[in-house]
Amino acid sequence: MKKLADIGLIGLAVMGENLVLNMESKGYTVAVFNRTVDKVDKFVNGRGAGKNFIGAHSIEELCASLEKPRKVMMLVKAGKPVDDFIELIIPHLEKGDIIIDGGNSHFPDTIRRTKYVESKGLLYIGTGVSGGEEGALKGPSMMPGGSPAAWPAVKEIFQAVAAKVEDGEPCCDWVGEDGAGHFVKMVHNGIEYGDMQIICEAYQLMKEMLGMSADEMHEVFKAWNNDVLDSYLIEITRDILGFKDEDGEPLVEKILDTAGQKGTGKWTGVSALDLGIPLTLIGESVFARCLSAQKDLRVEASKVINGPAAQFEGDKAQMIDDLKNALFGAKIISYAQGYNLMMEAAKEYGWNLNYGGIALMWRGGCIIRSVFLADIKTAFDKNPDLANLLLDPYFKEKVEAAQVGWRRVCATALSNGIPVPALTSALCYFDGFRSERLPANLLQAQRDYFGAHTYERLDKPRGQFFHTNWTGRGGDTASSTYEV
Ligand code: NBP
Repeated sequence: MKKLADIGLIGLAVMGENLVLNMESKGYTVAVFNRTVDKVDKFVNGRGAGKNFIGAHSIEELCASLEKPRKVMMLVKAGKPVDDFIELIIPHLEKGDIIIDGGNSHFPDTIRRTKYVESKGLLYIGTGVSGGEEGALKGPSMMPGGSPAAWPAVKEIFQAVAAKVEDGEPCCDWVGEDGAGHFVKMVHNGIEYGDMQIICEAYQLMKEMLGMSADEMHEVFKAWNNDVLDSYLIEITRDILGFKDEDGEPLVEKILDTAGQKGTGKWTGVSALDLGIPLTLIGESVFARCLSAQKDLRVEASKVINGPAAQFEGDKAQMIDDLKNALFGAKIISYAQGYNLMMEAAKEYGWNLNYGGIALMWRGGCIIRSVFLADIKTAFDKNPDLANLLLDPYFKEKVEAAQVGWRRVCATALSNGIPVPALTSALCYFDGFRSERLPANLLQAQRDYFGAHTYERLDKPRGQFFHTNWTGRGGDTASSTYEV
């Protein structure tokens, strides 16, 4: 074993342990440390036994065991523990050494930490790591951002451990400055919320409207996974629906219907509101989890509030095909919206994002991996300045073709009283996006009526603002025309 390690890792929990085993399997020597220090020996003598690990019992020992430039990666609970560890690490590093945060940190924290660590003469990387436990061990998708000067020093290790797509390209490349990597990981997680929600909506429609059993749904997901929807989340849904509890009944039906969340979907929604981007599908997906969590109140409401009883008399096979189109159409919208959010963030935070490269990073190793991402990469390769995915000829054609069945699904679900917030909000976005004229003229008139907020006119140049004394009682003084 080498005397000095190629990289150090703090945080021997599920992600950290698996990622260092992955690094070691690629020929790297890794020094490891954990806050609860006895976990270090437990790991080195357990899963790490006989392998190239150096167990460190203090931060000082960890840093002293690293080759220069030293690379110290944290995979610890996001938030204060990351700031605390940065303070503990800094005194043991020297100019050019690199601190890496591989946890799910919120991007504004990564922007702040990059500045702070750089002010100490060191370099910083905040990297998204996706793929859960198995991804960390076998090849995650990694989305690094931070100090650009740090990338050449970690590129080889990161790309060696990352997932590879069919042509051998690693699902890891430099994303951009300061918080860009964590921002892209956050959007990835938001898209994950959206993909999961639309799948759940399809499941509820099949179960409650079409009266399908878990085994029948398992077969549908199996078929879908060999078609345009081919993806990790469709694949695991297929397996979940086929999984039986000890009594032979489908386990999924015994699980309490209240969804948890750890905040990254919410962050994506908040960021979209901050940046003024209509991220409707992901927003609805976060709210759907919130509504699911109000279980007691829903049970009470279900006893007293009536709606239509679900009954479907149409062509079941046609509806299943329509559902596939609904999922495909909504998925295109979700990515179009997510990419718009990244484009706006790039402008706001001064990042130079490579959109095709991001699709490539998501193609393997991560939870949202799917064949569909190859087409997104192609779209941005053809036109790096593509303003909206829906304007790409391939996606325009696909979404136009999907809409017939997608509309039937939404209309049927609504008339049967089955909630499909993500599928319908995506369709409304699609119709709004392709509308030359929206009713915001009336909205502007309302704003001007009650608050003298002014409006622009179709028959005058943009940028000229008008106020009307709508009632004859108001004055002619207009409000300022700033945007918030
Ligand atoms: P956890 O998020 O459960 O974090 C466990 C690690 O954080 C342990 O090393 C623990 O030390 C340390 N830690 C905690 Br908890 N509180 C601390 C504190 N106050 N000060 C210092 N250290 C503290 O582990 P994980 O699930 O492996 O995730 C690691 C990171 O990766 C997180 O940011 C997570 O969001 C992210 N992530 C997780 C997944 C996943 O699938 N689990 C996927 C992608 C990203 P201890 O041993 O002493 O308690």
